[in-house]
Amino acid sequence: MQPSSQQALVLRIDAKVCHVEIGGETRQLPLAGKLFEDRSHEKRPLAVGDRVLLDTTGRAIDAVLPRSSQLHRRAASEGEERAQVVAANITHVLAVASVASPPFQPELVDGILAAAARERIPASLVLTKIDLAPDEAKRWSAAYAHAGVRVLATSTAEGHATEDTLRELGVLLHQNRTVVSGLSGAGKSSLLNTLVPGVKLRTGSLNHIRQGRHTTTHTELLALPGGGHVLDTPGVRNFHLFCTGSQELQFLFPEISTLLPSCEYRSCLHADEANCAVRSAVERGELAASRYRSYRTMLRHALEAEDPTAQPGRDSGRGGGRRRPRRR
Ligand SMILES: Nc1nc2c(ncn2[C@@H]2O[C@H](COP(=O)(O)OP(=O)(O)OP(=O)(O)O)[C@@H](O)[C@H]2O)c(=O)[nH]1
Ligand SMILES: [Mg+2]
Ligand SMILES: [Zn+2]
Repeated sequence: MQPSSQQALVLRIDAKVCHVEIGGETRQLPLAGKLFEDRSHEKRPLAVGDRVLLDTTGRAIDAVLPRSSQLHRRAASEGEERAQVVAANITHVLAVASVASPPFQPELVDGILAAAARERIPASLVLTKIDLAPDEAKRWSAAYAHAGVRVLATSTAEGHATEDTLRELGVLLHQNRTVVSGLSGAGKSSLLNTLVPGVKLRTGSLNHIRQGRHTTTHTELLALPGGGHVLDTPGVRNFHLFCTGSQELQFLFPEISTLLPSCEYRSCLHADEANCAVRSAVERGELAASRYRSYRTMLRHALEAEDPTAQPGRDSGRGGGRRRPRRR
């Protein structure tokens, strides 16, 4: 007889089956209806990286165990907001972005970094394809280092491989369960092919990318021979935060939150308030304009979600009563 409540690790989820690892073996299990009864705010009932309990037959998933962490984003769905859990039980997030081909997209990177910060998961930025645009790489490295983000500038192109940063990244991967996320064509799978011995993930051609097609179509959890796990994911076009309040946002941008005590208003949202230290820092070039733009876009979405009747274009929906100047 099968022992009850065997534990398994979710490696990959297809439309109807889920690939799990159990006692060193991989098994494919059906995605049973019972799983869909709970977690109603989530688009799917389980995510790659989840630990699950199997039923007594060992042929179906009975329950999902509580997660130690999750990286999630707002699912592109109609009506009520839903969360798409990109990865579960992870200890590190890598926002992967190419400096050219496709061009660097700050809002996407900032969305991933903010989502990780919200869950208190350490995150780093990996710049890829620096062989194609070294100056862009320097510019973005400086902007993010200034924002307190660990940046690894890499190239995996033949003859241009950045040995030192690739080695540094390899060490990080061995120490963690890492999820890589970024735009399609950024070079996520190429990076893992270089870093993980024996792995041969499919990588895309530039034509493929220009047509807006993804090469990686499923999230997949890979065990690294020297320890650690990494999750390769399909490319994303955007990374909108799920249910994040307007007051919470500034704390997801460390370089913004440190300036808050210098703003005149305690409840300053750093939009159009008078004597805002954040806006002044942007004007003086001390805070990256692109980071501030990302913050403002997220703030607009958050305020719209909090007050759907607010007029479009009105950036800040703060109540007048909450605007209390500090005592100086
Ligand atoms: N020049 C250059 N090209 C690179 C580098 N890294 C990746 N590429 C190319 O970029 C293209 C896309 O790489 P992929 O690894 O498939 O990108 P991906 O992020 O996994 O894409 P999706 O799976 O669609 O999300 C491929 O043609 C790679 O050869 C690099 O460092 N330099
Ligand atoms: Mg890929
Ligand atoms: Zn302010």
